[in-house]
Amino acid sequence: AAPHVKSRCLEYPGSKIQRFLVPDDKVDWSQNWPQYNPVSYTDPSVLNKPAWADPDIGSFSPKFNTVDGAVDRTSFDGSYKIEEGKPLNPHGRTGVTGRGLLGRWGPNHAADPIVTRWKVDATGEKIYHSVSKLPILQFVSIKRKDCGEWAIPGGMVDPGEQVSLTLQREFSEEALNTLAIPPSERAKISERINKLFKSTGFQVYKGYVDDPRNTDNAWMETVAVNFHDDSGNSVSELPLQAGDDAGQVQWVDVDSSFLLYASHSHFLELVSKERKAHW
Ligand code: RP5
Ligand code: MG
Ligand code: MG
Repeated sequence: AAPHVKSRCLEYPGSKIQRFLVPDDKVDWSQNWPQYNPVSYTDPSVLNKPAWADPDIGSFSPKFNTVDGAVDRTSFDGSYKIEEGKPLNPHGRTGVTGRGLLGRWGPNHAADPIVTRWKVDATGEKIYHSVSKLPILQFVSIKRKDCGEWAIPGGMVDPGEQVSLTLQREFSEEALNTLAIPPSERAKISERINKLFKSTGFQVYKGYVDDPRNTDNAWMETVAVNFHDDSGNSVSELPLQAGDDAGQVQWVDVDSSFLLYASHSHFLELVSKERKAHW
């Protein structure tokens, strides 16, 4: 696989911290590199000991490479190494040690719901791309508040939570703003959402995410699942409203030229191939 790129972004997100520069050929831990001198950084929001974060290593020794109480510390990449009590990023050097903005040492598990429909004209006919001659998919995209980049409305798997629930919960919170809907109106909307998410989604990807928040000791992993509204009459009719960590939400044409957060573009490429859609 190609070496991670966003995990080496010069400036660490939400900070003025500059990562130690790691050239492509030094990403892999197997490359001996005595000059490697990464910056140590853990964001104050993590050091403040919120419920979603681990304590610092020393006072705390989590059980790595296993399900540790309710926290899943296994990696989709197989067994990761522990060095001086700290887990090593299975995709190599990032130029930063510590946890940065991530709460967990080692893998931080997320889920990404990719909700799609066909792009149609006023009469309901599919629209084909002029170059590829393939029908165009649209997906529900959110603009992240933290960095302003467009992304899939994904989020972290809570301890002990089923991934199927995370997918539905994060989509509801970020793209439908259900946290702000009065309980009296919630039932109608929940019915539609339940229906879409009960249909077996297509598992698009499961593994490491090249996320700008990754460090040498903490990284993102995800399960990305596609829920497709083929007839365009289930979720397509729901009023989108940005909520929680989403600043905006809208249906976006699936196309290789649209830039997305982390490795989300790769997930959409896989969806478009599966659905024989334009990319
Ligand atoms: C990405 O971060 C994942 O693919 C997922 O979309 C997201 C989860 O983090 P938050 O949205 O909770 O910040 O790596
Ligand atoms: Mg969220
Ligand atoms: Mg999110």
